[in-house]
Amino acid sequence: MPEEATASAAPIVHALGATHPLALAPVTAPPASVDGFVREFLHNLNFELGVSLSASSVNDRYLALAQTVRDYLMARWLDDQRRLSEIKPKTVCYLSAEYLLGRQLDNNLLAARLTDVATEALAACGVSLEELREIEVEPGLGNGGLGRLAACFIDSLATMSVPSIGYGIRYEYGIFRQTFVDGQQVEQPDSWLRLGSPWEFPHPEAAQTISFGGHTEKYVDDDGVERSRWIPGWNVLAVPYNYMVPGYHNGRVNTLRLWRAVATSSFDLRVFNSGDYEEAVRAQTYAENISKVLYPEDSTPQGKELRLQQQYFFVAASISDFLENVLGDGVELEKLPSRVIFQLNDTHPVIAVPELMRVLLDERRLDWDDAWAITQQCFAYTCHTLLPEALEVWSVDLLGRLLPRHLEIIYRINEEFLEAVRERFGDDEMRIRNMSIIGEHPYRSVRMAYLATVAGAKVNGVAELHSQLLRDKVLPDFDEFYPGKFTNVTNGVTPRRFIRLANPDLASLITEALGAGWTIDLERLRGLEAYAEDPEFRAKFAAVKASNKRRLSDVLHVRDGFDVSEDHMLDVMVKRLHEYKRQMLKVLHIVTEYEGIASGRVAASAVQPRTFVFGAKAAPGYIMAKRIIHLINAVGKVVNEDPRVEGRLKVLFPPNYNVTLAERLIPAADLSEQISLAGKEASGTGNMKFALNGALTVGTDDGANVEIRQLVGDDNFFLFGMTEPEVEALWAKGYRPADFYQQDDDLRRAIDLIASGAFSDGDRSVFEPIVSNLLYDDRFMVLADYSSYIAAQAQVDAAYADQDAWTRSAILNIARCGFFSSDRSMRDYIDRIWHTPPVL
Ligand code: 26V
Repeated sequence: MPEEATASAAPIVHALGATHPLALAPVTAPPASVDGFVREFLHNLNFELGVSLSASSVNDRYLALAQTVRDYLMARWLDDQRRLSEIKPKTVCYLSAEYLLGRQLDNNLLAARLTDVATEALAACGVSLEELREIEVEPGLGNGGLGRLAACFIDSLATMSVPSIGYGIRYEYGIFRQTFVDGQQVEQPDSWLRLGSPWEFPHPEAAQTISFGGHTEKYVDDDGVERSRWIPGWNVLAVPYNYMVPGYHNGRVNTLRLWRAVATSSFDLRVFNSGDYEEAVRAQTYAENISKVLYPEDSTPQGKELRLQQQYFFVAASISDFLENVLGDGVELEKLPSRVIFQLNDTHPVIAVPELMRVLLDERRLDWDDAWAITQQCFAYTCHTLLPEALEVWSVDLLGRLLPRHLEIIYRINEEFLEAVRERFGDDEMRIRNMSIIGEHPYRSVRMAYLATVAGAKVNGVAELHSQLLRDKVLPDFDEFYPGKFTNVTNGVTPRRFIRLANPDLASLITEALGAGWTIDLERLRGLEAYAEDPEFRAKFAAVKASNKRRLSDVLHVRDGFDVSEDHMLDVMVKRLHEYKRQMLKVLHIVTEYEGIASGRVAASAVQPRTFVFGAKAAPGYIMAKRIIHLINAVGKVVNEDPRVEGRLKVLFPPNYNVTLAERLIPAADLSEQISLAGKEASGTGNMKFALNGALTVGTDDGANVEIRQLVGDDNFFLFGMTEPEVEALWAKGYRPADFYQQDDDLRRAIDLIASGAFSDGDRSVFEPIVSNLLYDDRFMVLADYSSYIAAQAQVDAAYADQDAWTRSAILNIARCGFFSSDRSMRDYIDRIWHTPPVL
């Protein structure tokens, strides 16, 4: 290995002050030399990939480059693992079924300060770094906000030198690739591993055996204690795949460990020899299905057996890995809470609670009370939703079949919990029924959010409003029973990926103004407030925005044949397609604008030229969401082909919105659409990314929008719509969408136009289900917020007409949103929940 990879860094105390958690991060050695990098790159190309430079494909070069970057990080990674195993600090084990990582190459180059060296070294070899960047396939191992949040958090933890391991599943197929056929979503498998996966390190020798099924037996142990024993029915192997998680410029490399399911034996040779080839591999196929594919549903749990298998598979492997490989020998289990906190990312990993109990009771022979006391200190739970249908429940039937011992344990936890509730509140049967971990209707089931709440030392929501509603509406009895257990940690996003990498020109402009420290101390963006008043700075900022629009246009041109005009307002709504997020409200606005101009009632010159951009995947089984995608495409086609609105209105819906596309879209946006029905979006994180890139928000008082508006100020935010209490009141009184339709001419014209078949070649039946949903059956009250939304959009238009004032607002948005760094979120978790200080 060349000396650059092992050169040790002198720790440099950062200028933030010693109490700042980021302040003590050691900084890596000066960048490697160009010559050294060239040698390493060619070595990898020749000796690892077996090709000469002249014969190599772009993919070969990409793989060789990735390996080179890895090699530079390797010494640090190994050293950190060794040091941490000696120091034995308290470690965060982040348990998440999803990690939406985005591309790795650029991030790892940046973290290791290798970008310039690599660019030069590759140029010396006649290779363009840009071309290699573009070939990387992002690991789409998540659905949306929850998975991306996990990726931001592990980036921040590494950057803050906090001992942590991310645990999850190495899905062979991530979130589906979306295409449109005749405007309708078609899903294709995402075979992200097809061209090789240079960032992972498989360790088949370290596989864990994970059991399922079978039955339990009672027996009396040598001490006369009655115990249970699980006799499983079948096993699979969990093979760890390790990924580096490099901190930004601090020389730290943490680990993300994703598990792959592999059969315990590849096939039955006797059956194979008898000629039944399919039967011979059946068991293997069954076992390996567990990590085959990510479930693409992002809100309504289906109660599918394979999903529960996935959940248990990865948490059982993770707990066992932590206890056996990370914790080390000779640790008294009573001390476990001082060594680990398992953070439950939503309910998906909650089966970890009875699993830890099972290990402590059945394998480590603790008695119940000791095991439970330990378990209750080792878990904390984050809830990411408010929609009742998104709260996971497992039928007792299924759970008992797949994990019989765990069901026993859950029953006992519930028994003791309800006993304590009775002691406190008396025989209030209504309350007992409401609080029971076991629900009875419509079938007997385990309520995973309740189990997590009972077991967790802390329970948090992901934005102020969400945490408040969680306490008051979703789990009020629990809040009363466990004072102090509930808390809030507002989400955040990593400024490394979402500003520094995604928006390099803005990053340079900020650094020019404020110096380099903002990337790890985002509150420093405050310093931009003064620059908002500086015409020269505003001009530079406007130039960056324009150049980001050109860059987006180039990307979309190659990708989808779309062109983005620099002098259009770029109005962007990107997020999963869900009724509660209300893409339909956006459609109604577009149709209103279109109808006004097309009918001649509104002069085209009276509206600001705008390009509306959508990005959204619908869960494959979510029919209404898919209809809405179809409608957006249909409206886009008509609008884009109508000469009456040419140069004024344009609708773009690039397919397959993902992290990579987000990184191009967000820096180019002028307007960020955050228009969920108040009380339904737990937080949102796209909203933060847009604001931090200088887009203004048009939004409801929902999720983290509330906090964004408080910080940026009403003058720099377009608020509209009902508040959460107003939503509740209207719903209680009886929401009558037809009244809104009758009373608002613009609304009626927009809906009538859709209903008329104007966007479906005259076929009125195509979008009829959408129209009747809006008029008769809409839980998310789109029509109730329509007029207020249209009014807000008029304000947007008026504001955009004054470009200089708009730019000032955009800069103020950036300046005031430093709070939304995921470093701050991590600090909150550390201070209030985990108590895991940085270890340098
Ligand atoms: C539920 C299910 C159910 C079954 C199959 C797969 C699956 C995957 C995810 C979920 C939970 C959805 C909850 C979720 O993604 N919440 C989002 O979390 C973001 C990060 O906290 C937050 O910003 C969004 O507002 C919230 O919707």
